[in-house]
Amino acid sequence: MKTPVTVLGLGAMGTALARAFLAAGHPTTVWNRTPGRSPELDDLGATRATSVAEAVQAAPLVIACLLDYASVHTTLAPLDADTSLLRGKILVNLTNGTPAQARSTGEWAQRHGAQYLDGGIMAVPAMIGGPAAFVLYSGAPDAFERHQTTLAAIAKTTYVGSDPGLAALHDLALLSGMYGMFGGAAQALALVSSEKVSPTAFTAGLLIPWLTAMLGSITGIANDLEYGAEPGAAGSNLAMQAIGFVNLLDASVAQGVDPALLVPMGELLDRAVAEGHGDEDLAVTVRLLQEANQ
Ligand code: FVH
Repeated sequence: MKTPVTVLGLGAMGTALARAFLAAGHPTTVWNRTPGRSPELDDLGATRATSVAEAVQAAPLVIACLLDYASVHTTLAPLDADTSLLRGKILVNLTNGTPAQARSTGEWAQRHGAQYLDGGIMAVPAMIGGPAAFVLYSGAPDAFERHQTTLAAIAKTTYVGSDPGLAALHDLALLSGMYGMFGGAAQALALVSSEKVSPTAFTAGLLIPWLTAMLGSITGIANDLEYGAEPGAAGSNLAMQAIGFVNLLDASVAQGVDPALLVPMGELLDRAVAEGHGDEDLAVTVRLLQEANQ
């Protein structure tokens, strides 16, 4: 028999996870704060628990996928009354949160005698169970090894380390990259849409090919950070970029488009130049961002 699984939370993502476990043949128990959500799961063979305590008792592998860590702690709070309920279980928390939240939830699980895996889902619900989805995991290595095959029912698994905070760190870093891309795309589309330019033709014919071509530069930035800049290698020096960047701001304003998303990047470029890095490349901006915390 396949490993039984419990899913806490039947929002869009929790429902997709439960469906994928059921499709892969795992006996699946579900619980949701609002009872009766996602009724289609009943026809697919899910068992509904009427309490969190009943839900966690039903399976060795307990998956939480809730709105945020506050809702995770509210949901798990009833288990504080009987610390034996989670003993020997593996709690896999796929809720989006910070490294610090993941670490303290890991400590909470440990106090309850459970092993803890934190996870970051790199997919939208429709991708779950499909080839492009992956989930980042960190935390108890032996628990991951033991249940990797079961977890693979929802998405490819990528283990990033035994510190439970590492999955959230990687997740938030990837989302930062994604929101930077979406913010840039929103600015680009607002600009072209201020004239009679087709957004779809612009996107397919120009924006996506341009962004795709530029993706390679990120590897150059990472190499620079890890191995140091090659002397004289800056093909697009920051002094030149800072001057050109002003045109992005001015044109946005002139076209009636809010430049707010661009302003911080312009300030970062100006700061890099002011601090004497005008002849260097974009890796400098990463170092300046890191310095903000020192
Ligand atoms: N959906 C997505 O595209 C992204 C993809 C990447 C990963 N995220 C994260 O997954 C977590 C769950 O997201 P979701 O899409 O399932 O979210 P909702 O559809 O809004 O469902 C929220 C569930 O959380 C329950 N809930 C909310 N507050 C509480 C609470 N105080 N106590 C107990 N449960 C709570 C809610 O229950 P209900 O409203 O039906 O009673 C839903 O089950 C999330 O971290 C994403 O960032 C998704």
